[in-house]
Amino acid sequence: MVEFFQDPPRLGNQFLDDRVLRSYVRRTLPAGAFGDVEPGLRRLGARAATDLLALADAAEQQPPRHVPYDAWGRRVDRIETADAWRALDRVAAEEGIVATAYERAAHGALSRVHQLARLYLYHPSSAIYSCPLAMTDGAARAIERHGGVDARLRDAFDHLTSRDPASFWTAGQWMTERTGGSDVSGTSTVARTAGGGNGDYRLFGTKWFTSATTSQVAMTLARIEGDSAPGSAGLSLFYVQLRDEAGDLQRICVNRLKDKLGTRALPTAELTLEGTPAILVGGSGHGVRKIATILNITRLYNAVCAVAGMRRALALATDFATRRVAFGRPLAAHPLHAETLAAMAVEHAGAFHLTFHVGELLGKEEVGEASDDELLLLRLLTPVAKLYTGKQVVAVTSEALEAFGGAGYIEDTGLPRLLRDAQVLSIWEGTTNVLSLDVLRAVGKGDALRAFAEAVTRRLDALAHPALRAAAPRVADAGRRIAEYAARVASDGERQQAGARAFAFALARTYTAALLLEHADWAARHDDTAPTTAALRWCAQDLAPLVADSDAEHRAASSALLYGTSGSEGHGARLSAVGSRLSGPGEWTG
Ligand code: MFK
Repeated sequence: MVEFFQDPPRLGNQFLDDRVLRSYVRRTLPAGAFGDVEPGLRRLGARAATDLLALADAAEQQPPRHVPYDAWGRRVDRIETADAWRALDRVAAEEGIVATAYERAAHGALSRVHQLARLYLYHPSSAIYSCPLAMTDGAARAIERHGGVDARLRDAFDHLTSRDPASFWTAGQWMTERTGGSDVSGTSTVARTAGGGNGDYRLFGTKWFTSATTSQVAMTLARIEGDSAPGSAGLSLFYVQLRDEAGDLQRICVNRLKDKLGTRALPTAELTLEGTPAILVGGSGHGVRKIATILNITRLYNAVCAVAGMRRALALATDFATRRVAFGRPLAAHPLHAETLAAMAVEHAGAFHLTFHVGELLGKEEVGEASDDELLLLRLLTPVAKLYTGKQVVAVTSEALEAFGGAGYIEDTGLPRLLRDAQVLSIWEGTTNVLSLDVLRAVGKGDALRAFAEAVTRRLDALAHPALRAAAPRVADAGRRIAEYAARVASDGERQQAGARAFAFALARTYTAALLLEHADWAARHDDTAPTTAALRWCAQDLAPLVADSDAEHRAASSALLYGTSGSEGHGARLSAVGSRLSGPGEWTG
């Protein structure tokens, strides 16, 4: 009897095999720029399937370890990481995964697009080293915008954007405290002036989630002692150098490392700051407004990582479908299996175009070339892209695991990790609901919905290909329904909130439809019809799954469904008591 062993899935060059990425960069970059960057993308695509992948696997095999004391009882708080984890840092520097965005001389605004394409190739073979890089990029941009003339901050900027592994630094971003990850207004870290008038402070407090704890520097929020401004307006932004010249932590106690569902190679710690030296960034107060510069970059990284995670899951599942035979033919030849993979491919293509479009807008903003409407769109679409892709990557990777049958559930195939690492993306840097509320904030502050409608209409009006033009009315109709819905709920804050997630999804799907049609129109002129199929499939779904008026009343009653009627007894009453404690003075005693 001949024993049977299944061929495992194989990864090819992750640039050359990715039709969506290749077609997008060919359209977006002018010929000269494309010629400049293509060889580097090709090389990184090869590394993502070979040496980088091996480093990521090795880093996952050796998770970080916290060593609180040395052999003689001295508190040292060492965090030991794998050799491979440190090698991923070196590769990140050499490959310019952050630096490319700041090397604007050659490609201007498109440097950001180029950089995001590199991140997209790097992330799925990085054991989530992309997380420290996200915060590094955010910190660099925050220093560029708010750092002023402080030479120490300018020096940090040079390290954060360096391509030299010996001088490259990464940054953490410490925002979450025990009081909250979403509502940071309750930040209890206190900053006491160190005197000298140089913006030097000392920080005291506990930070509950600090990823990239092995980074050289961090950006964090604290309330300057005596600042009486309420809520988040009284918070200020600080820069921290974690270690002194001798390499010892500067009055930072590592309480413990987090035991996480995924992202296991990445050290995430709870820290206590016991007088840690810090530099005020951008003057006192309005720290949330300043840290939003970082957040908007890390949120875009989050979206790129989600799209890249979808792509990796899809690459493995589509390859496997050609190797695995069942019921007499390869899985790929079974119509239902092929249809399942195609649905994943459409979701990936849509998420890709939405996310990279936000990257284009960010690139323009960074070089001062964004129009007023593009700034409105950047503010609106950043949370939209983050929340939409963060949710979809979980669905797509879950489907990919299923495409492997039982093997998808077995650890040493490496597949379950895809799903575990996807789940963090709808949580990290703002949950789906928090970002849906951020979308309302962006809509409420200006003329964003008009800019949105005009950007969609402009793309639809420009379509030439008959099949794509035929899909335009569906997209236009979704745009109309979004505008009508927004007008209807504008004066009812509770109803707006209850429908905010569906509203954000409607914005994501409708805008993405316009982007996919636009790209397909270009591709069709260049003899590539695959994007037409993806765009038409995308447009066939419900583009604006908004909460119907007839359902609004039921949504408003959600609390009663969960906790019973809000009488004077039971959970309903306890909820109102917590609410009044949070919103008013005095202690809750119930
Ligand atoms: C990868 C591996 C990770 C490992 C595991 C990690 C697990 C997860 C760990 C975490 O804890 S992640 C959680 C991280 N936390 C967040 O992402 C914060 C989520 N919360 C929000 O985003 C809230 O919306 C926010 C904190 C911003 C609300 O704060 P406020 O103070 O109630 O906001 P407010 O008053 O609306 O805005 C203050 C200012 O900031 C305003 O400007 P002005 O002062 O000029 O009026 C806003 O316009 C501005 N602002 C707020 N959000 C902005 C923004 N500006 C631009 N973009 C934004 N997104």
